[in-house]
Amino acid sequence: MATNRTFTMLKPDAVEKGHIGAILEKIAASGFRIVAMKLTQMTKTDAETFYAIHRERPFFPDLVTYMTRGPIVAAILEKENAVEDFRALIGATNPVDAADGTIRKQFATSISENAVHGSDSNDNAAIEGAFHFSGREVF
Ligand code: IDP
Ligand code: MG
Repeated sequence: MATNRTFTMLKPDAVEKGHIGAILEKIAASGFRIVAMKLTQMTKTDAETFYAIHRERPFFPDLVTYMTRGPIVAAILEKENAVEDFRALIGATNPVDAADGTIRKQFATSISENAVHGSDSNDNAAIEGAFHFSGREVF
């Protein structure tokens, strides 16, 4: 099976609460290899562009405020079946619906402040990774 890649962000709530280490440990223990990673902060324009698909949703302004309020950890992860397996590891968008053992079950506060992002397709993983990293930052 081909190895492939997904893109993740540890969101501002997870960073504020000091959960970077615990979440990265869970990611590594689940077999993902980090091929790019940095602490960074999204501007309003960054967040509006990254989440453009949700522009018309009622929660969009709150989402932009949340995602820009502090630093995030952005990373590209490699594993067989990376996109699907990482979505399984993070769990449902709403932590109330997230399965036991998932990152969102353990670390998310609410449907809006849900600790982590995971790409939803191979195409979006490539787009989102390129949004945050230049070629020489990816290994
Ligand atoms: P995902 O992160 O599980 O892929 P999406 O539907 O793509 O979920 O939504 C992107 C992000 O927008 C979510 O992770 C969450 O932070 C926020 N969000 C999604 N749905 C809601 C909602 O109904 N209320 C508030 N925030 C939401
Ligand atoms: Mg999504």
